[in-house]
Amino acid sequence: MSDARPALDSFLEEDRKFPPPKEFADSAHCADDRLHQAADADIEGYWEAWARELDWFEPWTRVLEWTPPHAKWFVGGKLNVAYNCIDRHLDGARRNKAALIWEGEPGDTRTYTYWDLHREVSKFANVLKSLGVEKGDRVAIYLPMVPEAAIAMLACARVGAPHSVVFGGFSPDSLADRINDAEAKLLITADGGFRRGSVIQLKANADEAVERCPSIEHVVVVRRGAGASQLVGAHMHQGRDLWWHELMEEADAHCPAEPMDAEDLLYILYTSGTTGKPKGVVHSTGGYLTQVYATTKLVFDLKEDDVYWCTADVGWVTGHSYIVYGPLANGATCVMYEGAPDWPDRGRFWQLCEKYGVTIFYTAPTAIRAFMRWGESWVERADLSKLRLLGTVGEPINPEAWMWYHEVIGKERCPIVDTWWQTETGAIMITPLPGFTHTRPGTATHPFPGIRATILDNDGNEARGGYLAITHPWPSMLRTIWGDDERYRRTYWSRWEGRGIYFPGDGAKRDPDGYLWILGRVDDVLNVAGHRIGTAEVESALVSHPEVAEAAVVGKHHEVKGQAIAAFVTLKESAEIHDTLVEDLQDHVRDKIGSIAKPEAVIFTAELPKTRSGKIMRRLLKDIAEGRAVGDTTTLADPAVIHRLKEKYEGEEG
Ligand code: 7RM
Repeated sequence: MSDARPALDSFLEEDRKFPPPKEFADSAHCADDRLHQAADADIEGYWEAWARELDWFEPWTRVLEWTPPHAKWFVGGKLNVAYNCIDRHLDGARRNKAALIWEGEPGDTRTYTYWDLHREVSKFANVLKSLGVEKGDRVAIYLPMVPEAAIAMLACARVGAPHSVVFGGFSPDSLADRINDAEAKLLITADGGFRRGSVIQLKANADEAVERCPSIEHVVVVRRGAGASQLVGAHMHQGRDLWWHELMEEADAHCPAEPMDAEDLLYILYTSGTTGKPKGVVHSTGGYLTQVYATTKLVFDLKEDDVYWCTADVGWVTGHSYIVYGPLANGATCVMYEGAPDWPDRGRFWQLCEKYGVTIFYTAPTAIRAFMRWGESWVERADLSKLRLLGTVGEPINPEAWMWYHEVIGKERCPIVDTWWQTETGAIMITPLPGFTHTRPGTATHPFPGIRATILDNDGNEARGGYLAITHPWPSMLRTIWGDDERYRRTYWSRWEGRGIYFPGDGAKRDPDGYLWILGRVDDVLNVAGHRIGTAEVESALVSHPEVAEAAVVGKHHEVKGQAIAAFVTLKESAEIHDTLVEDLQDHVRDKIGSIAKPEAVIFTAELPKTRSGKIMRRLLKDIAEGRAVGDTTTLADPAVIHRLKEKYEGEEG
């Protein structure tokens, strides 16, 4: 296994196939290729049939309007996402069904039925209105994994105010950048959240951020700390800050859902790209909900009595689409957990599965590799007999981890869905259908019905190995990059100019049986523990340190995280090298971006390998960081640089 492409080596040998277990296929929503055929015959009619499973206030007049690279789906249709996720479940027995079963890290629990959710979301929607939030206004959400995160998102959707959720692990700077880019009017945060037994000071971070966010009028603060003395005493700014629970006491529980145009904005979510500035990915209403609804139902084979748990954080797209919108649009029961998988011990996830009778479990390969390392005994202590389906997302899963998941967690009884998709795609794109697809460890298998994906070479010809390409628009596709449509065109639609083909930034191969193997990013985007981080973001954080002249960041293979960050740093001539400089730089990056971006290795170097035109050759640095023989250096301005650097690195490592 090497670098970011764990699938590549195994690809050659991997010929194991796992047909769906008969009992599973017998009762699955989809156990044949009828949907693939329907979609192939009439892709618009196929998506239209899915859209009809939602509740619309007004029908659409056209399914798709495609003027590359801009698509409109369900043109003229009117609907509301919160209405579809809540109100439409209130007529029958689902009214009293658990929508959210939440557990905090310390062990406190709360359950919301659909009826409860309707009340809370309606009340908070009225709170938003009372604070001057109108249709189209942006609302920033910076919360731990508490039910209020989902309630706030749904309340925004109810009034038609696009939300921008910022992962609670991001720094004040990152939060401020995102608030300012979206010009959010309101920020929703908490006095803290729990992670590995300690408190994350979200409010303090929010205060620091808001100081440089002129657009913020109010900050609503959730009191997570009730009963936990460590949290009491968040400083409230008079006039600006308001407690969630106090606002809710006053709020009316009746709030009609705003009819939204199918193409109205549902949310903005920032994701890393190849420059230092994260992109505000824009998602719409009708197409997005249609595809998250359809994929949740089919990919997870969701049934009325399932207990579904997606372990992602709502701060990432997986949390948006597969904790909140997809499952709730399907009327599912969702488990939501606040904390770490190893707190208070390494069996926590499995205890949660047993306690709530989880039937569908969706997590990331990095988590699976951590569980593997922790050993089977933690798993064996829990009764996992209710599990019937497993899923993964976030990065390529190496076949070893896939087999462990299959055997140890799934007891060889549960199909595994390896789902490929992105923040930009909004919903699952390439995936097995668990009642139909014969799965194979390490591959996301085939496009979801209605998705057209293939592999192209640089010139746009079909190839066995090359770039993953999406050749037809899909309902949940991003509509643009917030405030930068030019970047939208350039980043995603210019690789095969003029052909209206989407370039996701991933490399891929097709095996002799036609399975798609996604091999990871081909651009300067890292995938650390399933989180996207741009090398340029980390580099710009490093060079903002007073002692640093230049920095080049690469990903190096990591057993559990998939990739870890290695930073090659050139110091200023005036810089004073001291014992704690490595730590200082690591802390600096953490403070600038957040812990997820902290470099694991910092290597000081007098010079960086550059081409004659001055481009840093990251490929060579990656070779060094991973201890490989250095590749082709012929385009280097000074080939000796790389050899000096390699000697130095090996000297330090050894
Ligand atoms: C959902 C999510 C997207 C990037 C994507 C890939 C990688 C995600 C898989 C995968 C191989 C998978 N959104 N990726 N899932 N690679 N197999 N099943 O992760 O925007 O944060 O990241 O993640 O490189 O481009 S994301």
